[in-house]
Amino acid sequence: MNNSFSTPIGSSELIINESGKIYHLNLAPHEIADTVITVGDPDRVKLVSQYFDKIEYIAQHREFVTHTGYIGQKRISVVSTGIGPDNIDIVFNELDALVNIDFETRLPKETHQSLSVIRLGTSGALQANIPVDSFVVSSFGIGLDNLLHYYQHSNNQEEAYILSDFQTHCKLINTPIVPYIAEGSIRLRNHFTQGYKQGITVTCPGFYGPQGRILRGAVAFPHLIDALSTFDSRQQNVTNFEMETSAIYGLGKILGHQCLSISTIVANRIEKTFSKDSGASVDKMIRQSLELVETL
Ligand code: R1P
Ligand code: URA
Repeated sequence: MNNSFSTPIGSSELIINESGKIYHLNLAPHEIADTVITVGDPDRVKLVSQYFDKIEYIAQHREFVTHTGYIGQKRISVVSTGIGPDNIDIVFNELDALVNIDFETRLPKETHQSLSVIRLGTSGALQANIPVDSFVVSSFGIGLDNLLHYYQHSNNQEEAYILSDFQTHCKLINTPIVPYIAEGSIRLRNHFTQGYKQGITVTCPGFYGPQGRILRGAVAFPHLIDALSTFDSRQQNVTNFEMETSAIYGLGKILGHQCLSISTIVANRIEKTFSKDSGASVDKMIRQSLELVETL
């Protein structure tokens, strides 16, 4: 983390509008809680905040909708990110700026504030024994997108070990896909155990070709699904793939936040099944997870 700036961050880099709100999220620092739930779908924000006892702030700009409120004494924000790692770059940098940069001086604050960020998303399973409508907690995110390559980052020993095994097993050496890896918060993973399977989540920069779905365009890596579903390293396999987790875990580590990604399995790519009522399953994930968020 670079907290050593002595000159104010310029107006083209940290964009604050006339109302004192950060550009994309349209939020002022006091409007965000230090426990943040992220969802991909803007319409899912209200499905989470319907369980709040009180809503304090509502904001929207583009696909970024935020509701901040309380469950009991716990202050929580729910923010929609839209789809994909590129949106996570915007949401994470702006969430971090809201708590760790002084908007008056435009300087990083002396004391770092760590957010707890929990993604409540949907996902496709890559193991036959992970049925649709079940819930997965991501231990690690392996990114097949390229977001983290734009930031200086390093891996701990376990991340480096799994990543090296992954590149070899999936034959992703000297190809245009350069995977990266980041681990989720161990504290949060230990809090969300009962009712969740845990495993490695692979994050893709697209829903079709990057996830091996062939409609009309032929894919360049036809072996990918098979390679992902047969991978294991350090007694962990790839449980699922989706489109945000590696970026959340990677930027969370770089910016010093505790992050967890939870997914409702809506498709099983091995069994070729799709949930008959994904709305009900997502609602169950929200209720079950909010109970645990409240006791964090
Ligand atoms: C694709 O349909 C979207 O669904 C998943 C993927 O990560 C991607 O964002 O998550 P959400 O349901 O949270 O958006
Ligand atoms: N989201 C994804 O990204 N992939 C799936 O298969 C299901 C949900």
